[in-house]
Amino acid sequence: MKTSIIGGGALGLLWSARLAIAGFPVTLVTRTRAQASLINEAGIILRSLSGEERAVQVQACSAQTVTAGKTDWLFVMVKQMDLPEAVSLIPALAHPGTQVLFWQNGWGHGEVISGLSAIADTYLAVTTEGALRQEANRVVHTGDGETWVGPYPERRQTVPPLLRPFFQLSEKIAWDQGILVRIWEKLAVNCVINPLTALEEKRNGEMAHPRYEKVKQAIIEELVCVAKAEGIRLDPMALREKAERVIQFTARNQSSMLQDMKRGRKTEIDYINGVVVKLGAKWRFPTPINAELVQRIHAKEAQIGC
Ligand code: KPL
Repeated sequence: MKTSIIGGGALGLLWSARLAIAGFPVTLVTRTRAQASLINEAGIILRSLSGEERAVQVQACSAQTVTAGKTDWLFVMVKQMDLPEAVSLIPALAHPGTQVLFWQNGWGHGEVISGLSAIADTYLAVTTEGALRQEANRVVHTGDGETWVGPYPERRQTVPPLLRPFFQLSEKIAWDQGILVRIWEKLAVNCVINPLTALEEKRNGEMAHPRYEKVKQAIIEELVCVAKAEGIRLDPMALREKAERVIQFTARNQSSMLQDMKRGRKTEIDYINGVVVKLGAKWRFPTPINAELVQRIHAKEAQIGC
């Protein structure tokens, strides 16, 4: 199954290496020519959960010179704010049967994806795996997690035959027709972990400390109210447990928001806690805790000049 992955961040590197190891022809489309050249020369250096390190040969090209050709699977693994550029590459990569999986954190990309349904079969992927990009071609798999894939715009559909081999890669990859609920569940996990770890410059595991109990609870309660207004029913207790499980499984990980801050990159806060605040305003629900986190992250971004 010919696969292209747009995005050379932590998850893009991890999945490129994984698929190449599993024998799939993979092309990674990176933002810069420098990253593509490095990967073509030295491969992707992947450190697994057990600490074993290996160089994996993966073909790479830059977004300026996409040479991948038509692809059966297309994984869009860029951040929400980089989606317009990534989406502009899709016509060059997609044939009528291409299965396009969107792997963004947070929410806000629904409209963009809906607009593509005429040219490709589109899906949302939700993952709780942790990965850390250490260098442009070096990635550490820092946390085991689950991955869910489902059709979006939501439609009644079983696993499409072309995607079946993807689900055979791991027991931890599953199909879910109600993928929007998974998106909201993951949103809750990111609302809890990402801003707190980025503000305090701590690894995910430290969020298990009792001093974060109250704030974690408040973040989730606000999110559950907003989700209900949007027609998504979530159980606050189950969400708390899920967030704690992810904190535990990705304990060694630096959240993507902390990684962005450290690299001087703008964070995805507007698509994470910012979504709760925006929808809270729409439905007239107060969301003071999420609003405060958004404001503090923006202040920190301004401080470091991104
Ligand atoms: O999605 C993540 C992120 O960092 O953005 C988690 C699951 C919290 C792993 O770090």
